[in-house]
Amino acid sequence: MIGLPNRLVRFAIVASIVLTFIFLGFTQTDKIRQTLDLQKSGILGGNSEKKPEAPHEYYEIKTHKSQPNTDYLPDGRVNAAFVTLVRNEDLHDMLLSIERLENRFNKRYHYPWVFLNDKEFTEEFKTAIRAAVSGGAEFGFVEPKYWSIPSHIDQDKMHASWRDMEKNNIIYGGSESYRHMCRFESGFFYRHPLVSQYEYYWRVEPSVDFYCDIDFDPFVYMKENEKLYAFTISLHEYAETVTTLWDVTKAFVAEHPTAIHPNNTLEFISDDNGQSYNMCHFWSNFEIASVNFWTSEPYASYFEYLDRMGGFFYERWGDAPVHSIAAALFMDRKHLHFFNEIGYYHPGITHCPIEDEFRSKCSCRPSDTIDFNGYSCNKHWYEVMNIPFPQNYELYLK
Ligand SMILES: Nc1nc2c(ncn2[C@@H]2O[C@H](COP(=O)(O)OP(=O)(O)O)[C@@H](O)[C@H]2O)c(=O)[nH]1
Ligand SMILES: *[C@@H]1O[C@H](CO)[C@@H](O)[C@H](O)[C@H]1NC(C)=O
Ligand SMILES: [Mg+2]
Repeated sequence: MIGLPNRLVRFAIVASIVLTFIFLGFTQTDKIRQTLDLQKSGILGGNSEKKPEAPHEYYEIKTHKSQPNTDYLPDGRVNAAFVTLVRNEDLHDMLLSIERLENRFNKRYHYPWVFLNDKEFTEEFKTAIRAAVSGGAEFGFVEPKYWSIPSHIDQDKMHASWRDMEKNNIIYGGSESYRHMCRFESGFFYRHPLVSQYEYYWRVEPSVDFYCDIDFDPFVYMKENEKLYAFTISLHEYAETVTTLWDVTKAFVAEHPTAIHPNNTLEFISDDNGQSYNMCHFWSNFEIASVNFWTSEPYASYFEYLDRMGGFFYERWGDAPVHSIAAALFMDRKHLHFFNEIGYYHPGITHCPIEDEFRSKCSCRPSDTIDFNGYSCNKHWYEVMNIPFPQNYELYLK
């Protein structure tokens, strides 16, 4: 009488042990295969056989060597830093951003901060910043060759276009320095030796605010979940600033068909299967992202291609649409992430998480959020990624 149930129990135990091993085996090989795929494409580190043509006039792209920047630090943090391009005269606006981010996050994590400038930083700037950051600061100079008009640009054509854009009241339409900034943030910041040593960066601008306690480490989240690009706000771009960007992108893709990832997010940036750009972009003044994605193929070739076409100068291509198009087309969509829980403000626009659970963590007013406003691409993001809309989002439609 006792023999039968005993045999059953034994069978059940043996069977579950065997099944567990089979399951672990599968997930393990799956993990390894995924990692190998990512390493081959050069995004997550490791060696790649294919060497691209070196763009000799720029900071060296180091991707296709081994990437020692992808190890965790001995204390479990990620090899990461805040990165800020800033002018000396923005010191006090920068101190505000630092104070807010230190208070909401970094006073517990002490990540370092890299500051870049096309002019030498003053002693006053460096002293005040060093006193404000909790994880140390490094100051880098952007050499003139990364902040000047390349020789292949037709300057008459360029100035005529600036005058037109200014006449049409396009924001920063006549600004040369804004264009250097957009081009630098598109193609050069991640190659600066102070930045390329890190695996991940968090872009921070002067005069931004952080509304919620960030009681987890977003860099660790990124790395553990194989995320390569994260945002808090997505918007529609001013079409007049990117008139030919999509056509140029299509021409690039025609020459580099393998650049398109099979699991891409084309629907986020195009409503007609790629014929045209719908202007959706991640607002890049906030970015937590992989340095190595930008230094890898196909982005390295994409930037060179865009730069040769001259739209950073003839038009006013922003780094936000450039980064966003690349992330949407070249990445597996599983590497993209929306940090809803990071309440964020950049002059003009707020992201405030509206869910009730955040009311005890955040100081922002949910009705201030851009997320469900027509300017935002956030609803489109939810739809494309099959993320359920938050409860009561209808209250915040504008
Ligand atoms: N060093 C330096 N930084 C700049 C310059 N122009 C803009 N930036 C920085 O580039 C980023 C974007 O510029 P910002 O004026 O905030 O542009 P907006 O956010 O698009 O209105 C910010 O981090 C600025 O501090 C410049 O001429 N020199
Ligand atoms: C594509 O991305 C989705 C969404 O993140 C992910 O769940 C899925 O595993 C990816 N598909 C493939 C084939 O890797
Ligand atoms: Mg700004």
